Amino acid sequence: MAAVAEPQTKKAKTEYNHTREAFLDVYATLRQELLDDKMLEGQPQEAKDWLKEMLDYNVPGGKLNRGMAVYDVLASIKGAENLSKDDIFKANALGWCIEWLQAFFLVADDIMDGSITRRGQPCWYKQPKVGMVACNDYILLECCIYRILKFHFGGSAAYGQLLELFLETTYQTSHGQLLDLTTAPPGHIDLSRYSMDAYLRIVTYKTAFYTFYLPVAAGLVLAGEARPAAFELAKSICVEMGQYFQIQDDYLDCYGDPAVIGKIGTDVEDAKCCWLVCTALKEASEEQKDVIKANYGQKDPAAVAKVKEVYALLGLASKFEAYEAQSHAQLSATIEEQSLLPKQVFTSLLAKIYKRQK
Ligand code: GPP
Ligand code: MG
Ligand code: MG
Ligand code: MG
Repeated sequence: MAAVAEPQTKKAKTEYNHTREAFLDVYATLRQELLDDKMLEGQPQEAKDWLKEMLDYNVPGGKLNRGMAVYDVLASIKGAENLSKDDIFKANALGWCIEWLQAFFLVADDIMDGSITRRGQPCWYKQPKVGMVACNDYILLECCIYRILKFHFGGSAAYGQLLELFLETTYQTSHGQLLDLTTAPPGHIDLSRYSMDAYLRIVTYKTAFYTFYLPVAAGLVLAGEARPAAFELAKSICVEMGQYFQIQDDYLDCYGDPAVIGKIGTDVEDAKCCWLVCTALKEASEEQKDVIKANYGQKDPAAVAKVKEVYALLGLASKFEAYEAQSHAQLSATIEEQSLLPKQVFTSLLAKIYKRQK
């Protein structure tokens, strides 16, 4: 009797493991396309070599949570088993556009914040051969987003919507950065500006939109979602999650291990309107406020230590732990209560950041 072939399962047809390695394979493809871009014909080899080195230094070395989330959102909505190779590639290409946007922001932010290290290596502008060439490099990083979008979505019905999403998110983020910088003008400490309201406005704009709403909205667009209410719901949950994420970032700036987070905190030196100082000022005695006022925003390590001593006396580390538990519970409840979108769209994001150490 002739052997009967095993029936092909759906899974075998589109088997795909959404690993960091699989995602990085797409980076290699996109980088090659950028280097082979017809628009760069006639550019000297050195310029292409610079671009390649600059991309490798700044784009793929992060946690990749934002970029990998686009596929997760799409798979949560459509079912991983229903995605074609092309769907998967497009989700990851769009994910990389978000990682390119993040690289652009970080190269620029590190110059503005006077930071020293990023992702365990010197900030790009700190490289002796780079310096302020980094200003042109962050423009190049931003431009790459729109080359990738054109290469892979240029002919699709979603092109306009995706362009608008990236442009609007960049505009929102730079307004957040504007507030972040102007609330901490060098040499003009005004403690009355460090309110929790001002803080939440800054972080919603500088972090939440690009870190959470952008990957979710990109996944929704790929899934063909057209209900405005679905985008509105996503925005409100993502803003809340983004506030939580930036509060973690501010906590880690002071209490994180630089060897783990890959960067050295500068929030006290830069007089940032961060969660720790806003929380401290709500609880501090007049004497403690005077210590903060006299020492906040100075590069001197002794001054920084005095501010952190007040933080310790106020028990800010355990206040953060309490905030983290409460924020996680509240977000989980909001996700549970809604029925417009699969809960996994949001729970997969939340699980990746809960109690993060980096
Ligand atoms: C995080 O702030 C926000 C950004 C990196 C957005 C920057 C926006 C621009 C338009 C340049 P942060 O300074 O706390 O981040 P980090 O701690 O990683 O330096
Ligand atoms: Mg900053
Ligand atoms: Mg910074
Ligand atoms: Mg920070």
